[in-house]
Formats: sequence, structure tokens, C-alpha cells
Amino acid sequence: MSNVAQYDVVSIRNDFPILSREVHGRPLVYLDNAASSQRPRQVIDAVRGLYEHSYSNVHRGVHQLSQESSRLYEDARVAVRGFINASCVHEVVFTRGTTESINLVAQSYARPLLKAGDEILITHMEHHSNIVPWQMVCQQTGAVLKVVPISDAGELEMGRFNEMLSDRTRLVSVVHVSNALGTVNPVKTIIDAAHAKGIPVLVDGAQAVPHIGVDVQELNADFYVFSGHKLYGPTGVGVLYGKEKLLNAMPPYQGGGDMILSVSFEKTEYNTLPYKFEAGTPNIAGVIGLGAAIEYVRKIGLGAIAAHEHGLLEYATKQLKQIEGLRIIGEAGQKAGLISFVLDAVHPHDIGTFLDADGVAVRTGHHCAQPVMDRYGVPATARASFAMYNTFKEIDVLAEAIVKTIEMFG
Ligand code: C6P
Repeated sequence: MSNVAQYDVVSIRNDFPILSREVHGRPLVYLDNAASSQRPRQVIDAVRGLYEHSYSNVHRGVHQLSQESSRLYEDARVAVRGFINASCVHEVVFTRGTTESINLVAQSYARPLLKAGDEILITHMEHHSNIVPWQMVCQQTGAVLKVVPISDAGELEMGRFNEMLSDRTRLVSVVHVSNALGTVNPVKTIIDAAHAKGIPVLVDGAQAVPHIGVDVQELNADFYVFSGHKLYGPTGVGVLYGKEKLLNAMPPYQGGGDMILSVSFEKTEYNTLPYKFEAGTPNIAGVIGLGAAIEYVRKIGLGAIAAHEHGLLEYATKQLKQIEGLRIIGEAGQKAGLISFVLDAVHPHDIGTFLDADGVAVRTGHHCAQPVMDRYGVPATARASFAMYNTFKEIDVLAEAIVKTIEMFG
């Protein structure tokens, strides 16, 4: 990225090699960023540079390459700490992604704590990753999963949330930005209300960190989780942020190499944070690529990215609302990054196929949020999701391709 004083989307696009390719003879219009965004050259170069120059296993060797790889790996942890403003680096645990981070908290924090009749409070707009791990731990312990309802507009019913915070609630787990509706939840208010009753909160930030500046200390989140691949970084890597006190009190999630200080057949002494939770050889290249992605995002600035994407969202909402027979699912007052929609005349899967023929990539389906689909009585939606490199012209292409699709089915 050239160092641009103003938001320069052309310069940003030039950093993403894949954006210049064609699909079915049309310029690629990539609007499936909520599923996974693309990577800039800086991330690709960081990963290639590691393999071509410094690669070895981390934390295990005194030789030069292991030292270099370990330093790059730990530099990425420092970058993540700064990115979310954790108070110290050992509150940053590398995982495989959001899904693994939530499962880790469910099994390592919640499972030892929960008794029959205790409650875990989630919301109706959660991704399956923030439902199923809690169902599993409820089955294991006899705890009960409670679900805060959402309004027709796609907002949390905060009155109900406050009522449902009970003296049996042991944890609140809530999505920051919904992947199916785009709703930005009032997580600070949620955390404050839960803390007033002594209840810790996990925030699923998978769809938030690419779009919104997150400060875990300001939020006072107890756990905050996200994935690298939606943040312009590699797949197979993600983050669990946890408050030091909580992480220290939790038993390890998995056993193996690197998470120990000493092992004998009689007794094993666990490593300190964060290594206690990083058993086995980690995704070294993934972590280092994530560090490069964070550095890239930091240079452009999340404030500038958020302003650009907000403009795209407003423009796309206006354009799509003009299309007869199109209904937007999710019209919360605070939205980020995406628009879910259905067409009267066309099944969402056909929308996806027809838009693809015009080079437009959107996701169609239930978006791993089937309860959201049930709530709005639709089998699936089409979802256009935005990233820092999308343009207003691409929104026009999307709108034209939708109109064409309706005409073909009409
Ligand atoms: N949502 C989507 O197309 P993983 O797969 O672990 O990186 O992230 C899971 C996850 C958790 N929470 C939210 C809010 C998410 O959006 C996702 C991933 C993608 O919407 C793939 S299903």
C-alpha cells in the first residue's frame, strides 16, 4: 500500500493481486468478504518470506532459523495485542479461529464451572459457532441455554436481555456484528449490564474486527474472539483474547508439546500463559501472516476503512431498496459490512449462480445462522458483504446483475 493521506481505494486494490482477475469473462466483483476476505501482497509476501528465509519450528531450537521464526511469531502476538489493546501480550492466545476460540472457552472456562440448572445466555442472531459449543457444554453439565430474542429489524431486544440476566447466568456470549444481518450489537452496554451482576461476557468479534476498531479494555470484555481470514490474513489462525485472571484460572484445553514446563509419567507441570493454551506446533506461517495483515490494516486505519465501508453500505442499501421484489433482511439502526436480501421471484441459490455469471461473488445460504433464517421465515438469503477494497462502481454492478436476474426469472 502506498502511504495515502486520503482513502485511496485504487491504491488499496492494487495491493490485492486477486482483485484484477476475471470471472466468466467479467471483472471480479468480490462481495463475499464476510465468508473470507482476500489477502494483500504484504500478507502473501510475509508468508513467502518466512518460508524462503526464516522458517523453522518455534520455541524449540537455539539455532538461528528457530530464533528468527520464534521472533516473527511473537512479533505477531505483539501486533494483535496493540490491535485490540489487550493489557499484555500473554492475554493473546493463538487458535485455529473463532470457532476453536469459543470451543476453548466453553470447555476450559465454562465446563468446570457449570452445574445443573446454571444458564448460558446467547442471542437469536448467533453464528452456529456461538451456539453449538454451548449446547455441547450444556449437555455435558446439565446447564441450560437461554436465547435473547431479536426484533423484526434485527436488533437485540435489550429489555428481554436485561430480564434474562438471572442469578443462574454464568456467562453471556454474544456476537459483536451479526454475519447474517449486519447488526452491530451494543456490546459495551451488554457487558456493563452483565458485569453489574458479576457475569462475565464473551464477544464473538469475527465480523467486527475487519470493520470496527475494537478496544477490549474499553469494552471490558472478558473474552474476545476472532479469525484471521476475515481480517485479510491467512486461514487456520485466530485469536482468543482473555483477561489474564480468567485465563490463568482455566485448565489447558489440549495437552501436548509447548504447553508444558516439565513432563514425567507421574506429573506434568503446565506452561505459563499464553503457551498453556497453544499445544503442539502452531500455525506458524498463519500467525505471521496475521501479524502482517494487522500491520496492513493499521497503516490504512480502521477509522478510514469504517468510513469507506459505511459509505458503501449506505449506497448499496439505497440502490437495492429501489429494486422491486427485493427485501432486505436486517435493517438495524447500527449495521456494518453487509446486506442480506431475498427476491420474491428467485431462490437465493439461483441468485448466487446468476450473479456469479456476471462476475459477482456473493454468498447464498443460511450463513451458518439457521435460527436467523427461521426467525425471518426464509430458507436462505443472498448476502453481499463489503471490504476495504470494494468500490461504489461494484455496487452498481451488483444492482444491475440483480435486476438482470429478476428479469430472466420474470
Ligand atoms: N462466518 C460467514 O460466511 P471461523 O469459521 O471459525 O473462522 O468463524 C466462525 C464464525 C463465527 N462467528 C461469526 C459471527 C462468523 O461470521 C463466523 C464465520 C462465515 O458468515 C463463514 S460460516
